[in-house]
Amino acid sequence: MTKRIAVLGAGPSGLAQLRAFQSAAAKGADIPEIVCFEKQSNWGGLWNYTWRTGLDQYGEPVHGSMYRYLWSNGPKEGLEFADYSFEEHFGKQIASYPPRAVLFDYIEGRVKKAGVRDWIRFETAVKDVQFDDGQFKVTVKDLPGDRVYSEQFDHVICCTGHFSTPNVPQFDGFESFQGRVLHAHDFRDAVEFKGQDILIIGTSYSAEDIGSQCWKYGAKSITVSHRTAAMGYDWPDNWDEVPLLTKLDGKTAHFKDGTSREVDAVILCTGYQHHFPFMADDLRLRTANRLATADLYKGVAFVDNPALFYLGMQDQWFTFNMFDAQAWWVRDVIMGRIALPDRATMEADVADRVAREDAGEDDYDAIWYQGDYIKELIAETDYPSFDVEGACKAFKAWKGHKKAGIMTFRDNGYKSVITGTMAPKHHTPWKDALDDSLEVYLQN
Ligand code: FAD
Ligand code: NA7
Repeated sequence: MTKRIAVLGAGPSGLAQLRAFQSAAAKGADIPEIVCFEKQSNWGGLWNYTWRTGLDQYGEPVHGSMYRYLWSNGPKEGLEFADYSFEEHFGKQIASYPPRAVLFDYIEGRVKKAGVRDWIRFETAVKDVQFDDGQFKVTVKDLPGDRVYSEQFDHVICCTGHFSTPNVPQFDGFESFQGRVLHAHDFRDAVEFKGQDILIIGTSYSAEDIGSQCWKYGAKSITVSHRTAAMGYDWPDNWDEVPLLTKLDGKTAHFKDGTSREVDAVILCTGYQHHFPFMADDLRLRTANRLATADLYKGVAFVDNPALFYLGMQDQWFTFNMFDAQAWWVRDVIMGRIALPDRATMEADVADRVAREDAGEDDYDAIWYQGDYIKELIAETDYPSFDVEGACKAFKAWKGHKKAGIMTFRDNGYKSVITGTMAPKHHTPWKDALDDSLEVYLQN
C-alpha cells in the first residue's frame, strides 16, 4: 500500500517539502500520497500578509507576524532556491532586499510551476496528532465546513513555523499604562506610530526592524530597552538605547540605570515560542530558538519517534534554501533512500550539534555553522549543489553593511550564488522608498 504523509503547514517549509516530493516524481520516482493541511486560505506562511491580529474569522489564532512595508532583513542571495533562481522567476536579476510582496511572489512562483496546489487542504487547522500502533492519527478542522475529522498517516512532517506565538513578558505598570502595549506579532503598520515616542523592548531582528520602520514612517523618537546588551549600531539622532525597563508609571518609563522618559506606546519585540498545541505530549518538540534544536537528529527527525519530522525549527540565518535542504533529506528518509541510525547515534548527533554551536564565538561562526549544516544535508540528496560559502560571504558583507549604516544597508547589492550575476542597485534608497509594492520594486 502507498504510504500516506501529512505535511502540517504550507509556509516556505511545507512548500519546500511538497516541491521535494514533486521533484522526485518528475524524475520518475513513485512517491507517497501527500496531504498538506494549511489553516490559512492561501500558501506562503508568514509571507502571506494579513491585516488581522488576535483571532481570525473562525476564532483560530492568527498566524501572521509580518507587517506592511517589510523588506527582507537579509540579502536575497542568502536564501535563493538552488532549483529556481530569482532570474528564472522575474526574467531578470533584481535588487537584493525585496519587500514582502516580492518574496511572496517568488515563493509562489516555484510551487505554481511544480503544480502542487491540489495537495493542500486550505482553511483546515490541525487540532490533534497522536501516534498509536505504528500510525499517526491526525485530527483536523475544516474551518468553513465547521467539521472535525481524522485520518491515518505513516509519517507527519510538522512545518508550522515558530515565529507566530509570541513570548510576552510582564512589566510593572503595564496594567495602568495610558498608551498602547503590543507584541511584535500584532504590529501591522508603522504609520500608526507617526509622531509618537515609542519604547521597544528587545534587541534582535524584530526590535531593529520595527524600530527602523517606525523611524522611517515618522515616529518622534525610538527608545530601545535591552536585557542583555545594546545593539550598538550608529542610530539616527532620535534613537536611543537604554537598559531594561523596570516599570511604567503613567506614561513614564523607568529603566535599570535610574533614567526615565515619557513614552506613548510600548512594542514588545521579545521573541516567539515554539508552540505545537496540537501535538500529543510524546510528540511535541520542546526547544529554545537556537541553531542546534533539541531532540532533532540532523535537525529534523524527532529522536523519540523518527517517523515524525520537524522542518525549519532552527533559529534562522539561512531560510528558504535551508528548508529545501531539510525537505529533500526528509523526503529521502521517507522514500527509503537514507537510513536512520539507532537511537543512541541520533542522540549523539544532537549532543554534538549543541556542543559545536556552543563552541562558536560570534555571529560569523553561527552563519558558517548553519552553512555547514546545509552542505551536510544536500551532500546526501539530489538537491542541486550550490555555493554555500558564497552565500555565507554575502551574509558577512551584509553584516558589514549594517555596521556601516543601519538605515542604508539595504541599498547594497550582492552576487547570486545560483546564477553568478550581480544584483542591480535599487532605484530608490530604502529610507526614501515608502511604497513597497511589487510593481514599484521591480521598476529597476
Ligand atoms: P511559517 O512561514 O510560519 O509557515 C507556517 C505555516 O503553518 C503557516 O502557513 C501557518 O498558517 C501554518 N499553520 C500553523 N499552525 C497550523 C495548524 N495548526 N494547522 C494548519 N496549519 C498551520 N526570513 C527571511 O528569510 N527573510 C526575512 O526578511 C524574514 N523576515 C521575517 C520577518 C518576520 C516579522 C518574521 C516573523 C519572520 C521573518 N523571517 C524572515 C523568517 C521566517 O520564519 C521564514 O522566512 C519563513 O516564513 C519560515 O517558514 P515556515 O514555513 O517554517 O513557517
Ligand atoms: P528573537 O530573535 O528571538 O529575539 C528576542 C529578543 O527579545 C531578544 O533580544 C531577547 O533579549 C529579548 N527578550 C526576550 N524576553 C525578554 C524579556 N523578558 N525581557 C527583555 N527582553 C527579552 O526574536 P525576534 O522577534 O527579534 O526575531 C524573530 C524572527 O523574526 C527573526 O528570525 C526575524 O527573521 C524576524 P536577550 O538578548 O535574550 O536578552
